[in-house]
Amino acid sequence: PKTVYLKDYRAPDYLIDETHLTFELFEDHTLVHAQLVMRRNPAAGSGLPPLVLDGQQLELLSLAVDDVPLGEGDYQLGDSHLTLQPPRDEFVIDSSVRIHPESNTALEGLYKSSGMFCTQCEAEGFRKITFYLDRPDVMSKFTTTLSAVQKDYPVLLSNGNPIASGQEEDGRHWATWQDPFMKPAYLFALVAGDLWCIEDSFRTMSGRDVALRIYVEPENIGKLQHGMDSLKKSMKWDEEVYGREYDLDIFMIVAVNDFNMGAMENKGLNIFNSSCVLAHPETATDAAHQRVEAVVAHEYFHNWSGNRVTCRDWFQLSLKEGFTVFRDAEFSADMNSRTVKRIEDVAFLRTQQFAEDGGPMAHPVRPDAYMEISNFYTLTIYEKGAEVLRMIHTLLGAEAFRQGSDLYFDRHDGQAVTCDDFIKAMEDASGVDLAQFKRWYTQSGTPRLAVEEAYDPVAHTYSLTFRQSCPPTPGQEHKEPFVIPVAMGLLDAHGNELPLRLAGEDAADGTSRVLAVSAAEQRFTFVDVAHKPLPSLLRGFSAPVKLSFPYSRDQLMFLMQHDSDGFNRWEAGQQLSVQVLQELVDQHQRDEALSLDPRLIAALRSVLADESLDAAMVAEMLSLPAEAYLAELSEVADVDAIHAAREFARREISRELFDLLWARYQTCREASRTTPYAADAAQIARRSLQNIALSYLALAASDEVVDVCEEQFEHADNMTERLAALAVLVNSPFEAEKANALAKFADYFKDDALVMDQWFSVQAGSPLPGGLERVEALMHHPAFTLKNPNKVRALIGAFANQNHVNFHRLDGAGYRFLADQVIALNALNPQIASRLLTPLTRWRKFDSARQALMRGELERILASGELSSDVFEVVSKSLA
Ligand code: BAL
Ligand code: ZN
Repeated sequence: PKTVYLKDYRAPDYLIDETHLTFELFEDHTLVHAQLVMRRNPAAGSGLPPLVLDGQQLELLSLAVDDVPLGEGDYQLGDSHLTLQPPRDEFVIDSSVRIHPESNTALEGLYKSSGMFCTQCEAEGFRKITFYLDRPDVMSKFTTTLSAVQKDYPVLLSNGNPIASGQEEDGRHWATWQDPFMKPAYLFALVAGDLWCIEDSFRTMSGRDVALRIYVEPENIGKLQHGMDSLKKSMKWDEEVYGREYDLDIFMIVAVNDFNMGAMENKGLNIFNSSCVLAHPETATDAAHQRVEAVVAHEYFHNWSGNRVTCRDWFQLSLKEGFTVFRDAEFSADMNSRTVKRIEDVAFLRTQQFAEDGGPMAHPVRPDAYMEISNFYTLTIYEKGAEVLRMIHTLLGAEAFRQGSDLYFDRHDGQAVTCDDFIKAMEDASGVDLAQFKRWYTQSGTPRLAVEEAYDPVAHTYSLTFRQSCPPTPGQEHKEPFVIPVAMGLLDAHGNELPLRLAGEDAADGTSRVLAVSAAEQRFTFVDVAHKPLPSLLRGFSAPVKLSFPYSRDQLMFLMQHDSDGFNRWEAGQQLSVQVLQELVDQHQRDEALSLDPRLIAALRSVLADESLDAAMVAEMLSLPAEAYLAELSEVADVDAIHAAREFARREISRELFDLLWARYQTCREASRTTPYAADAAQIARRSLQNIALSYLALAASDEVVDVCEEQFEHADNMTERLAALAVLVNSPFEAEKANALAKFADYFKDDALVMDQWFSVQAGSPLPGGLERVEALMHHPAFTLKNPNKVRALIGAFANQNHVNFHRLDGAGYRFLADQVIALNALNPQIASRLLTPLTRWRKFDSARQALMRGELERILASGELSSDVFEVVSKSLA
């Protein structure tokens, strides 16, 4: 595959003003007729260069220009392009092609899922539907007619508004949809199926009524209310917080079982992975409810940040994704606990995105080059991109940020633009120069920020010196300093916040402020500091950096109790846990008896005993850093030592705090028993505390704990409690109870694919010995299929990403298994194959024996035959 470079971007030679599509859907093929009303792009130069249309896996049936049929000598047809000579500046192309959605397992373009037709066109799927200029800077008005057998496909949908429909004599029917907004082909969608829907409406800020519909297969009609509520909340929030109003008369969501991504923001017709829209208390956990709320919001918010203003080219992907993730994170923070949302997001970013930034696929938020754009729907583009937006918000303040976003939407409505255009709007609205800040878009890698303090007891000054650096990443040896906003405060010996006055300032300005660190080394000196304070740094994780400050464990315990910033209270606990766990790892590596610092127990005891603390925060504080995070922090990740250390700490916490955990568990469970389920913040908090308490209690492996586990498993009225009890049993030594619970669960939920995904994941993630053999056996379960991405993620993905001790077993069998699945999936679904590879790409993190085994598997994949561009890019870059 060839590499595409940002520096080679050229405006399109031709534009497509109108796109008229007709789909004739049949069981063994589909006919697509496209009429493209085209013209020379005046911005691209003079003359009439050849027209090069994108098209892959299309059987060309007919082609005409301005109604004149073309013969074979009139055009050139290759594997991925159709080239012809336009006759004049303005012309009309008519093409007919045959495609095969019924055998499309890559789930890109038009395909069938559970008997329905649906599409996924981002990024480059439209070229598998018809010959087109499949690039985001070619925007067109679409009219789409689709026809199919009415009894099998009673619902026919596409983008925009329905304008006509009718029946044919042979049992077929048709519908025509017109989208009045210009859009690139990646936002095209169609759906045909036997679907039911729930309906609601939303009155917009200007008083227009918008019809809202969520479509699903009939058996899932009872699982849509939460998605609909989430949609209405999102529409309202976007009006209130960003002033953005919905623009069509109808907004539709369709749930699809086989989907590579979470969901897709097609104009007016969002298509969702069913896992991101279906939710019912009995079948979906609290986390799943929150994910539905967040993804519905994300896709809805794209209507402005992505659709009305789109990307000029795919290097600008974070323009829409980073911005939209930032928007959905703020929405979720407003709907739920802001602090808990931030904790969850930061834990995910630091574990997963930091690992990506330190690995062979590291790339800037705006990449310079790619082989396969599907490989760039990454944590860096999404999550780090959102952090970059958050930093702009922090540096400019909420008001100026909003003015900047208003200007961006006004200035670029209907256009395909770049990250630079976004920054320019922010600069123009705020007057802040973001030239240096833009390095966040062009430099990859996670910056380090080392902080040193100095107190002068005579002058009463306290200074903080920041030294930033960023390790080399592929293609980028040397980095220039970033602008790093450091939100901070200073605490006195009683835990009070000190007024903050920097040298040179007339007066103190608040007790929490943002220091903009922009040089490689930079000192900030505070005056009027009577006693040496304790700094609280990077509050709310104000920048995606690895900050280090030499806190003692006692200081961390103090911050855990006194920091006014909730996020930093949790962060102090995490840092304390990391220090203590790293000490245990060292002990394990030296073959010493493990001994846990009692201060960690003391800190958790006071958290657990404090009934005034938000239960969600207690649950977060009780959660030890994940093995994957500890691995990320290590120079060389010792998988076995990390697992042993963490498990030892968990058992010690269970033993020392058993009575407190038991009491809190009982109170929470009693409340669950006596209150009907609601997915609200207070109940979600209570259930997280209850479930983490249960997971600690279970380590005692006593009969009384097994009894409460079974009680919760049997009698819970919701999936959050039932699944947590199942997970505890699965990870316990109680073989009979475990087998019984797994069998009962599978029997009861065997027809619910999403619940069975959870059943697979719970088992795939169990660190007990024999994990690989269990997963291999589950691959033969009737509910498993490699053709469904959710199943692949639930079983193989969960095993390789979450079950470190089993995946990284020293004989390399875990690696071999994963490589086998990647090779099988390469032929079926390249995007999923490539994504599944991620754990093998991290080989440099491990000891030399494991490194060799992992490399060996990557080499085996490379030699396994014809590789998709998706898999080839990741494997070849990982081995480079
Ligand atoms: N645009 C791809 C799916 C999403 O990020 O919303
Ligand atoms: Zn998105």
